[in-house]
Amino acid sequence: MALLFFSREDDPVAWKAALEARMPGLEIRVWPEIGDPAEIETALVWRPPPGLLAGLPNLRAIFSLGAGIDSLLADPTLPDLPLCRMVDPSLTRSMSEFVLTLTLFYHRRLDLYEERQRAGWWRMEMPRPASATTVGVMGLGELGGDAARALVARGFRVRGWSRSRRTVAGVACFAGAGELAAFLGDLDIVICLLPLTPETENILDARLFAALPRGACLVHLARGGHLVEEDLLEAVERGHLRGAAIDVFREEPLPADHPFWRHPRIRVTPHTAAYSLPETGAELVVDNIRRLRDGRPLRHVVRRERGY
Ligand code: NDP
Ligand code: OXD
Repeated sequence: MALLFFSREDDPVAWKAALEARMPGLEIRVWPEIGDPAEIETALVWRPPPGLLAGLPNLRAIFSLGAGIDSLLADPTLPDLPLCRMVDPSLTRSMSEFVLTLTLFYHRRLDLYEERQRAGWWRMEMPRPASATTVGVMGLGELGGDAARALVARGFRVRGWSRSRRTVAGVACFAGAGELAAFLGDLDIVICLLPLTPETENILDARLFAALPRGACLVHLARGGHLVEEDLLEAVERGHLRGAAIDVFREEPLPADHPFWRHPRIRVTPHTAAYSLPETGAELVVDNIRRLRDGRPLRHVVRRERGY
């Protein structure tokens, strides 16, 4: 029985080599060379076309190449099988690196100096210590939890918000919709690392922006469906938000005529915040294949009723 690999972004050669090195004899079929669909036992996928997995009659488990599985759950034909998401040290490390990069960018006011450079204006603002900047992380799971710890280690004042109450050393933790306004109330920078679910869709909207202090910055690294784009434009143009760094969009690639591309206070990156190295990501996949074959519980199984 074979593993099917599907991704339009990840390198199949590198993943195949990493999987085979850890599980000699594992047969890997890279889409579209899938052979007999009845021979596929597991699938390792990133954003497969709807219906692809439903066409595999003997599939036993689905492994996501990404941490976020919203696009898989959006496929109405998705088979009712264990669905495991990617939890991987390289993914977590790269996300925390990106969170720190953008937090430091706004904290050290590089956005302001970019504007002043365009105007040819030499003027320095006295920098403030990290302890004078309050950063809030929405989502305290694998990625948000690590990012929050990294921010604490850099000396920032850190707040975190999750669905159930979490404890993260050095982080003031808030939980649930009832504590969202209190979480947002004194943030200088808010980082979104939530999964996209029916509860979190459109959460970054005018109401949430209004609950932030004037001059706050948004760093959005989760999913395009969280953000109401017109509300962001309005909040930035009116000066309520100082700026926003956006890595994920409703439509990817971001269309050439999208207003975010040329907005001086909105930074666009091409869904690049975090990535899994095949060398580390393959460990989880191989471990889960062994567990599946031995009848042991799989790791990082998505709870479909919660949507993440
Ligand atoms: P996890 O499932 O580990 O963590 C999710 C966190 O969000 C948890 O703390 C959870 O709360 C919280 N949460 C979920 N629903 C709600 C809600 N309704 N209200 C408040 N909090 C909520 O996910 P990861 O940390 O692994 O990944 C997070 C997301 O990051 C992914 O789903 C994906 O969208 C995005 N991502 C983006 C990448 C990029 O390159 N831009 C790369 C990888 C991921 P609780 O703790 O109570 O369960
Ligand atoms: C992910 C992503 O979910 O890259 O892993 O967005």
